[in-house]
Amino acid sequence: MKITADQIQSTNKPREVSHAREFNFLAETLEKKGLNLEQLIQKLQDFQIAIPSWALGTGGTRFGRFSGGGEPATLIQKIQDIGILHALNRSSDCVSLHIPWDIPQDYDAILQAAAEVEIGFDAVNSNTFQDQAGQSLSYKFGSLANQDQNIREIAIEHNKEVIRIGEKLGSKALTVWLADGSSFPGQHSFRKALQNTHECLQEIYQDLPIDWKMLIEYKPYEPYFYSTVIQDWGTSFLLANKLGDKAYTLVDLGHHLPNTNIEQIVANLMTEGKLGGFHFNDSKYGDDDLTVGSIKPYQLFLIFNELVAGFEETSNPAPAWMIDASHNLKDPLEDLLQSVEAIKLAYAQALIVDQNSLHAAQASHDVSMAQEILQEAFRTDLRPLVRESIRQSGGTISPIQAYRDLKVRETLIKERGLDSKASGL
Ligand code: AOS
Ligand code: ZN
Ligand code: ZN
Repeated sequence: MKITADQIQSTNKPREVSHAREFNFLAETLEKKGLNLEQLIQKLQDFQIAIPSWALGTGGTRFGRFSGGGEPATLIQKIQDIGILHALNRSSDCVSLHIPWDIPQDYDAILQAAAEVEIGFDAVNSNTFQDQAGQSLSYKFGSLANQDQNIREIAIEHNKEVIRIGEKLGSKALTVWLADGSSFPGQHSFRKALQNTHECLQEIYQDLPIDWKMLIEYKPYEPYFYSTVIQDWGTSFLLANKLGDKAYTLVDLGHHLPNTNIEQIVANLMTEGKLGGFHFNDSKYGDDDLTVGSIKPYQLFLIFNELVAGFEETSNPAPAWMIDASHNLKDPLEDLLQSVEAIKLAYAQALIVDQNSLHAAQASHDVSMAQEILQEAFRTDLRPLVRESIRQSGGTISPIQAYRDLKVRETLIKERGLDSKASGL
C-alpha cells in the first residue's frame, strides 16, 4: 500500500476550515509574543525522527503477544510501512535497522524501496543480547564484557559486520546497546567486565568509517537484575570519552530509574559535546517502551527545552533522533504517529520558550518567574502549529484520523494477512 498526495488532500478537505481557524488564532497569539512563525514552521518541518524497524510489528511481553494483523514480514515491507507514516506526517524520513532482525539480502532492492518512499537509513543497531542462528558460543553470560575472549571476539566481529551493512545503506552511526551484566552479587567482576567492554569497543571503534559515530546506550537493569555493565550515563560518557571523538552517549528515555532528572543529563552531555542521540519513548516504571509523551509530557518538554538551549549555547553536534518503543495493545503505526506528534509538540513548546526572559529571571534569582516562563510555553496549545507545519510539507492535518479514513490497517491485513509477523521482538 502506498498513500498518494490526492489521498492526503482528500483527508485534509473536511478539516481545513476548522484547522485554519485554530491556526490563525494561535498564529496571532505567537506573533504578539514576537515569535517568527515562518522560522518555527521551518524548524518543525526540518525535524525528522527515525522509526525503529523493530517497532512496526506488535511487540509483546514475556507473558504473551497479540498481533493486530498486517504486520510487515520483510525489511522492504517495514520500509513501506515507514513510507506510510512519512506520507501522512512528513516527519519520519529514516529507519533505524537492527541486525540480525533485519538482514538486507538484495541491497539494490532495499535502497530502491527506500528511495521510492523517500526514506534513508539512520543508526544501525547491533544485537549481542541474543544468540544468532548457528553461533558457536553463547552470549548467555555476556558479550563484549564476557570473560571468555572467544565470545568477545564473536561479538566484536558482529559489530564490525553491522558497520559494513550500514555502510552499504548509507547509515552514519552504530548504536551499541549491551545487555551484559549480572543477576546476582558476586557473579562477575565489575572491573573486569567494564575493562573488557572498553577494550572490545576500542576494537569496534577502530573499524568506524571516518564520518561515523558510535552511540553508546546505557540501561540500569534488565535483562539482568543486579548489575548492568553500562548502567548509567556516567559509564557511557566515560567510555565515549576514552574511545574518542566519534563516540557519544545515547539517551533512551526509558533507561533511567524512576524520577531521574533526564533533562539535566541531557544538559550536561551537551555541555561536554557528547550527546549523540535519543531513543524516545515514555515510561512509568522502567523500560516500558510506551508511546512518547503518554505518561510524562512535561518531562519531555523540559528535555527539549535543554536541547533547544543547548543548540544555541553549546557546540554539541546534532544528535540522532530515534524512537524506541514497543506496541502491545495499539496498532503500531497509530502508536508511532502519536509518538512523532508528541516529540514535535515538545520541540515546538521548547522553541517558544522566551530564553532571554528566562536568562534574566535566572540572573536575578527570580524563581517564580523562571517557572512561569517554562509553564507558559508548555501550556500553550501548539497542536495547530505542528499540524500546519505538516500540512505545508504535504502531510495530513490529522494523522490518526487520516490513517483510519484511508483504511490503512484494513488494507495491510488484506495484502499481508492476519498472521504475518515481523522478525525480531
Ligand atoms: C534495550 O532495552 C534498548 O532499548 C535497545 O535500544 C534495544 O536494542 C532495542 O530496544 C530493541 O529491543
Ligand atoms: Zn533503546
Ligand atoms: Zn530499552
